[in-house]
Amino acid sequence: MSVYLRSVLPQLDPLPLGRFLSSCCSSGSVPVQLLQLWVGSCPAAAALDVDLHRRLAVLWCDVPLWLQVYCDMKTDGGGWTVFQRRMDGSVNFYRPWNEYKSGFGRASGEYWLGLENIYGMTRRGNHELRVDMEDFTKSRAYARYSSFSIDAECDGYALHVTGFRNGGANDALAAHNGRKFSTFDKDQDTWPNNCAKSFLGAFWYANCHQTNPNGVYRWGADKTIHAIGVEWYRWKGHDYSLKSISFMIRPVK
Ligand SMILES: [Ca+2]
Repeated sequence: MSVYLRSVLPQLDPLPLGRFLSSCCSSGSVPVQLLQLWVGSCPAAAALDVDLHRRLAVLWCDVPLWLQVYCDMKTDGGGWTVFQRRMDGSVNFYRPWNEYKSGFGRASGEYWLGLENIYGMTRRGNHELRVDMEDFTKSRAYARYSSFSIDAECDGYALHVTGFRNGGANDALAAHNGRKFSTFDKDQDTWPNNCAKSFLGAFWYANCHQTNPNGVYRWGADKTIHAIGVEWYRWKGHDYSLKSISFMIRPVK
């Protein structure tokens, strides 16, 4: 593994190992905890001894820090780094800001990779986004975007997503483009009330949402409480909670 790192590192910009970003929007250094993602985001991980059976890639760095991500090596040529995944309701996604900043869950199941990690992965170069989803009748759809990035924490981790291509799910992210990320304890939405509290999730809420992927895991159609489920409004409406949804990104060549 160390041989791999030595062969890859010189191809990256000079990275001052051991230095952390001391504050938001500072420049000139990359935090060590992000380096492993720079070194080993999914396309590069394909060259590693990836456990394809479990579809897991363990990304190593030459510091005692590591991070697991789920790599989709099959869909549309593979090389996708999944940063959000819901599949069985096993993980509670109603969490505060610091949890969404750093990430939670497990790469083998449901998880959120963390806003700081997503920022680190997309702050340089162009990345595309694909959102895959499935309902409880085994119907599948996706939405694809040719450009995806988020701002730094000091700018609210604002979402930038353009270049929609329809995979049957229609576009539910356009309404969220340019919006800051909100959690129940950090309201950065454009609504007088608190979207995260009202819809029991965390997202780049506007006024409030057309998708709520980090909402409450419910089993399909449920109108008991409006629009709190794991939803993609433009496909299944506001009162249908999806069986699965995942957000994944890869560099654009
Ligand atoms: Ca608000």
